[in-house]
Amino acid sequence: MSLAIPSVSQSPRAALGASGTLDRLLCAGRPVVMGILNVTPDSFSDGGRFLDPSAAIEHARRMVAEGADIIDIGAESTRPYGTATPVSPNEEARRLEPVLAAVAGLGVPVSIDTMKAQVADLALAAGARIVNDVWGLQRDPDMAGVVARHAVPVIIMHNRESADPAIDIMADMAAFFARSLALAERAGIARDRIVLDPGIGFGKTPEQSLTALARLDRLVTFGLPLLVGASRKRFIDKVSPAPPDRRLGGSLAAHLIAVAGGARIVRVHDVAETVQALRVAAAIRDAR
Ligand code: HH2
Repeated sequence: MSLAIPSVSQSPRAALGASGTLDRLLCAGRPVVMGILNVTPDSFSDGGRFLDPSAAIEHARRMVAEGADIIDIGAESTRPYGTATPVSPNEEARRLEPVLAAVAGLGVPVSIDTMKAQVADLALAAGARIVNDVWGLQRDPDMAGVVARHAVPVIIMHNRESADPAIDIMADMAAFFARSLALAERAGIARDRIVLDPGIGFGKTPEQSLTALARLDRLVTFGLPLLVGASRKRFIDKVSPAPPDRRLGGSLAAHLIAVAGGARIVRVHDVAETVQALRVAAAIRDAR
């Protein structure tokens, strides 16, 4: 496998077997758990821990054993709360190369967390089955075409260049998703391959992140599955001060409430604890 950066491939390569990936995940009748694998030096909570390929593969293996349904691999920090170091497509590819195929062989679908069409294209060619775009198809003009050509599911996340406490964040999100869905339709991305994500912590004040979590039902009206990634994020610190690696309690609370509010997928660092919390919550519900 070579991840040397090519230009976005022009030849259609429908990812055989990829269609249905989302259906299969969502039909389990329980929330889907996406485990986070950051092969970055600077991610906000675990930067540098999994830059070494063997540590990254081992961490992915552990998350799968703990119950992760998807592994989300990112090779560029989005650092919503600081200054991310921009990474070239070649550097992103270089970080992914020793890790991606091995993780794709662990038995659960891999999503590629990138805002670059070239990186998505080569990651899909190397075994990733889902695209996770934190700019909702709106940053790289080639992204929608890549997703359509590979016929894979895409996570469309809401984002903004900067937070504005004066705006109605739910209205902003609705307008953003309408733009993303128009781009998706124009590119020929099937609607049943789309997941929406409020982008907790991205271009939002901590209060707006709380609002997004509280009003998730407003997004349910799009009729698409929702993903929520609240893991270790800064809004937790605002409510109950703690550094990123001491925010497990807040993360669990947020994800349980998100699932109760309609989220079908949660994106988390702490897979075992999240799986346990979701199972216990479901068991209590079933005991009513
Ligand atoms: N959050 C982060 C990165 N990617 N993708 C989606 N769909 N939703 C999210 O909420 C989301 C995301 C930020 O978390 P993390 O990957 O841990 O940090 P960093 O971007 O610094 O690597």
